[in-house]
Amino acid sequence: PHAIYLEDYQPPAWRVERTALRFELEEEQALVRAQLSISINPEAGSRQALELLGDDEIELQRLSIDGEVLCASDYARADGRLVIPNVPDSFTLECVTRLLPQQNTALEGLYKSDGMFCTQCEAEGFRRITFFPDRPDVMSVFTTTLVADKTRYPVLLSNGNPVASGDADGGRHWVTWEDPWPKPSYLFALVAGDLALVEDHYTTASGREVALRIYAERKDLDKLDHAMVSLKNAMRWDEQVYGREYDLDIYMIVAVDFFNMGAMENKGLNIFNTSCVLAHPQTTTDAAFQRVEAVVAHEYFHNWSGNRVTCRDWFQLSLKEGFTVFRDAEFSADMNSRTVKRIEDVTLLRTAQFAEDAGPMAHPVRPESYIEISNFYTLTVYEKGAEVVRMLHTLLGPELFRKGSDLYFERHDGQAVTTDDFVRAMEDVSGRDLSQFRRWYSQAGTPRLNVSDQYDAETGCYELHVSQSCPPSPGQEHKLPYHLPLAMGLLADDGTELCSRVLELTEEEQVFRFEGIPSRPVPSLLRGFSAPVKLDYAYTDQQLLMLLRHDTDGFNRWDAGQRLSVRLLQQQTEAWCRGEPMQCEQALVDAWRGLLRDENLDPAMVAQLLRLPSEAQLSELADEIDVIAIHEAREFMRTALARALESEWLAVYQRCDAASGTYSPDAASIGLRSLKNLALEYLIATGREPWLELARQQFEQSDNMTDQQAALSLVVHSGFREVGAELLEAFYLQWQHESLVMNQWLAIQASDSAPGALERVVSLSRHPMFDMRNPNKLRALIGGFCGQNLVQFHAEDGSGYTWLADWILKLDRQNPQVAARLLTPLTRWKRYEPVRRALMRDQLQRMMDTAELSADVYEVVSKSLV
Ligand code: DPP
Ligand code: ZN
Repeated sequence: PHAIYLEDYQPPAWRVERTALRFELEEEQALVRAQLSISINPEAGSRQALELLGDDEIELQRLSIDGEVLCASDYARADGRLVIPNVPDSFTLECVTRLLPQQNTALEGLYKSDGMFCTQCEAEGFRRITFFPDRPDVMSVFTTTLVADKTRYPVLLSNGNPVASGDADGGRHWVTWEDPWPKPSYLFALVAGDLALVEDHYTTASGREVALRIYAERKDLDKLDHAMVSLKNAMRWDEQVYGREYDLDIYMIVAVDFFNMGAMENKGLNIFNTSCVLAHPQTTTDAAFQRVEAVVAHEYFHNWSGNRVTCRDWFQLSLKEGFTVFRDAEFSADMNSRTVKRIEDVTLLRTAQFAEDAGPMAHPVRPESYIEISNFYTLTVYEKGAEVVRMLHTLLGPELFRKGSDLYFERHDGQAVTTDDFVRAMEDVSGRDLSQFRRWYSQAGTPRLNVSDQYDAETGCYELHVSQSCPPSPGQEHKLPYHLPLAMGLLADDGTELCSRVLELTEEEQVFRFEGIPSRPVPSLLRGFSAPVKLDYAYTDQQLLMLLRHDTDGFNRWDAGQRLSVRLLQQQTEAWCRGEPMQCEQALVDAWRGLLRDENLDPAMVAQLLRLPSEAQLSELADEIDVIAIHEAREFMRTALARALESEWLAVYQRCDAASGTYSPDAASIGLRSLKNLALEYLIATGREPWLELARQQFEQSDNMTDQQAALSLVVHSGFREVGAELLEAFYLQWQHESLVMNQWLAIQASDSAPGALERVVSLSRHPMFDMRNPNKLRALIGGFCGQNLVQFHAEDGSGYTWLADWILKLDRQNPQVAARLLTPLTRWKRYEPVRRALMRDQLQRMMDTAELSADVYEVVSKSLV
């Protein structure tokens, strides 16, 4: 496998104005006839041979140019390419390929999910279907005809609008779809199956009628309403907030069970992982309801940020993903609690993106090179990319930002462009020079801000001294300073806010002066997490407690509490390592008691405030990760806080329980349930029997999956092993016919850290509910064990590492994308203490020594070993 570099970009030598596809879908094979209207690209440098991309696996049955069949000597085929040296300036190429979708386990290109045909073409799946300039800057108008058995596949879908249909011989039928909008091949899609649908409609701001159709297997028909409501909300929101309207007569979503990603924004025909579209109160948790809302919106927003304006090349992936994640985050914030949404997003960023940015796969938001692009659908490109767009929003302010996005969409409609073009639109509307800001796209790593202050009581002058730095990352030894917004405020000791501002950092060191400050203030820094950085300031515990109580910025209230918890947990971790007794700070107990007793606070917010940072996040913050010490310290604190506040937890549990009516997935009800289940977690953590009974009751009597699953997982993860096993069995009997619920059943067991965990996951991997061809099952079981069960995955004998490596090697032959993704925990080997570090490295080396790794796994393993 070899690397591809951004600096080597060349415009396409050939254009494809029109693409007509005909699919004959059969039980053993699929025949694809592609007719491409090709002409020379006047913007390309020099004339070149025609080069089409096509996987070596596909069988080329016939190739012709303007009706003349080519023979083998007219073209060359190797390494995923088909080269035809002699072609006219403008011609029609026809090509017939034969595929085996039934045997496609990689789930890229055309494949079967359960009984239906579907496709996944981003990033480079179209070349597994036919020969094509499969790159996003070649945009073409597609017409697609599907032919299949009418009984087995009554529904035949593709992009755009249906324009003709009819019956064919042998019980078959056909439908032709035409998509008027030119699009890159990665947005092509088809679906054929026996699907049920819910239908609705939407009238756009300008009065256009759009049919909305969501398709799923018949058994899931009762789980589509939430997605439909979310879709309509997203359509309205994009009109109101970005002035963007939908542009076809039909918008379709199809739910499929076998899917590598969350969902895919194919033009007019989104294909979704069932986990991101199906929702029903009895089978779906609140978190999943919110995920459905966010992903439906995300894919819808891509219609403009991604489809109408797309990426020039895959190095620009964040152009559409960073922007679209920012858009969906703002949408979710408007639909739910803004502060809670921000807290959740920042937690993900700090836990997983910061770890990625500090590891061997660290890359800039706009990577400079890749071996396999699938490996770059990362938290850095998505989440950090969204933070970069958010910073532009903060620096320009909402009005100018909107002007900039209007200009961007207008200027580049129908084009394939770069992140630079996006920033340029923001520069043009604001008159600002954002050249330094562009470093966010080109430099990897998480910057660090060091803040100190000085106060002169005589003059009333307060100074903040801010310095910034960024650690080295692979291929980038030295970093230049970033341009970033530092939102902050100053508070008096009694919590009164003295001022609030957005400071702009551009230098390595800067001083900001505030006049007329009556007494030494407490700074509230990086409000709303205004930049994706780590910030150090020597807060005292007292100052953090004051901010936790009084900060006017909700995010920073939470963050003050987190800083304090992290600090206390780190102290206990160290105590545990030294063999000294651990202790729980009384001031923390008192602060939490105050929060628990205050009935005026928003329950959703209290639930966030009283959640201890996860083991994964504490690991990210450690200099050298000691998994056991972190686990022990956190368990100690959790138990101490549970026991010290037992009566408060019970009161809160009862208060929230009484206030929850029938299930509804609105923000207020979700907040009540999240606080109630947090209270139950602490009650269970006391280890006392009565609370086990309370959990059992909740498990048996709740009318919704959020409460039932919370009770299940709390009991299973507690010391009450027997009852845990009993509830698992009951849950299995109740839900064995619901595949998504069974994924949760797998994940809860995989993340159970009690001894014997590896034996349990090994036996689950042989359970009929597990299917190694289904990525959701793999993520539940393997991801659940290696990502959520840190103590057991990192067992000192290395057994967890060996198990994971065995799986990767097995999966790599089946589904390289998923294999490479599941490998992530091993890539972090350098962060651990020497014994585990060596064991993890051994497994990476074992994989490296294996012949014939996929490009996906090869890239991750080889870069990790450097
Ligand atoms: N389907 C993925 C997403 O929407 C890739 N485009 O983010
Ligand atoms: Zn996306």
